[in-house]
Amino acid sequence: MATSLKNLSQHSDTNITDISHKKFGIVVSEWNEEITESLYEGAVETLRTHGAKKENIYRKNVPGSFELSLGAQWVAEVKEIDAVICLGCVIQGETKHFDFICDAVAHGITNVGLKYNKPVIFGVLTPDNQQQALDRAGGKHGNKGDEAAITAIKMLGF
Ligand code: DLZ
Repeated sequence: MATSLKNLSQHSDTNITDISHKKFGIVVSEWNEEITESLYEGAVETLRTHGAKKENIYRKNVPGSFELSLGAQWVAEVKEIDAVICLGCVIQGETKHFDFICDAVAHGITNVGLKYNKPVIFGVLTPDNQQQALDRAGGKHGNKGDEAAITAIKMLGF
């Protein structure tokens, strides 16, 4: 979508758009599956609550968060897909690769969004431990999968 004046608001209101005909791709990392499944369920529930049709939500699993960027690219290159949500969980205590994985996936996902000019949402938890992850995957700090879905919806309003 090329940006034109009609795509720009004169105010800074965030648009919530009609998403009943929008197609979403959700890329899910299988590492820390208990967490990422909760993120996925939260994201799908939020999309459905805001009007997305079940048949317009597509899923692609990847082995770990490092693979989210390529998974996102495979999904984003599908013309019909309007937005991509990437879900993962990298737990600091469990990996020396923490910084490498987090940096790589943040840059990778950013690049995919810019390359395809589509929202590609960073729904990756980077907690210190499992409890912090659980707290953010349906626990006391909510579900970051919901937030990722809301971000995708907001971005489709622009
Ligand atoms: C290897 C690895 C480790 C140690 N920890 C995590 C993690 O906490 N979360 C995650 O999503 N992935 C992890 N991985 C896997 C990497 O993301 C990747 O799948 C492998 O390095 C292979 O490229």
